[in-house]
Amino acid sequence: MRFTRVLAGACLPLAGLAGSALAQNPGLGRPVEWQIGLQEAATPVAENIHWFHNWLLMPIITAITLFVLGLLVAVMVKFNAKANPVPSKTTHNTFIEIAWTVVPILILVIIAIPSFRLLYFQRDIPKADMTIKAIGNPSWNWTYEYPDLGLNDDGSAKVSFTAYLKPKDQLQPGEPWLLATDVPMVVPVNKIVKMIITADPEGIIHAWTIPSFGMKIDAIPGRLNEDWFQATKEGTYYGQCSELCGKDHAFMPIEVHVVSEADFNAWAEKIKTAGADEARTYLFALLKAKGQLAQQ
Ligand SMILES: [Cu+2]
Repeated sequence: MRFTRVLAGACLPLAGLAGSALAQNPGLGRPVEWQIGLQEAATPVAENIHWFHNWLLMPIITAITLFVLGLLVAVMVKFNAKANPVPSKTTHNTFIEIAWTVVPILILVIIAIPSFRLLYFQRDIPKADMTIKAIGNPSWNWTYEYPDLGLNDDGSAKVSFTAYLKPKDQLQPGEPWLLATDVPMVVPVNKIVKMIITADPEGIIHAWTIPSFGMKIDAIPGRLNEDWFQATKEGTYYGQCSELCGKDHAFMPIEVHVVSEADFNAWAEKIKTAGADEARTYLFALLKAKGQLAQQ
């Protein structure tokens, strides 16, 4: 099962090169069974996080663990009561004490430099192509506002909709339960999207998360948090509220569709006139016609 999935994952890009329109790589935007690594990166921030985890932290952790294991084995073999009946009375060794203080400091400095670089990359929000506001509601769902698509006289966004968990009996083939929503957030590919994240002032703290985007940020009542992403691969991306918020914490998923600019504009025109449900149906029909929809 796992092998076929790996094989499918390996073959999909090749098939894409051959020009056939296929659904996205199964590991992109959603978890897969028996997964042990991170979800495939779809933004520059996520790619940097993966590099930091896979090629810096993991080798260092592995080396330290093997070193400590080697020391423990050496102690057990060389210094047990049989092998070493008369133990040394040594209590201090200046060289070793300096070494075990300085070496961990150096390791932390080696980790800190790229870590801070990555933090600044995440936190310095580049000039955004569009802004979306996500509001975590106390009734366990997310409201999305698109201020760039027009404002009402009172300053509120004309395009504003609330995404609810899609009930199990309404799921289409390929749609994951507890991750799919009735209406998705939609963004254009390769555009820098600034997210303003907050929670209902009467409500509780939630967190807006898409693992493939490398994004996880708290939604706090009465406070605006901001973050950004630049999704470089078209597809469907799922996330969940990641702050333990109450009884329906597990039932307020996040679904984002990254589509071509033309498809986004078509969706935006539709949602302005016909509402979120109609716009979703319209967009999914567009994507399905091109073979770009993993579900339905
Ligand atoms: Cu929540």
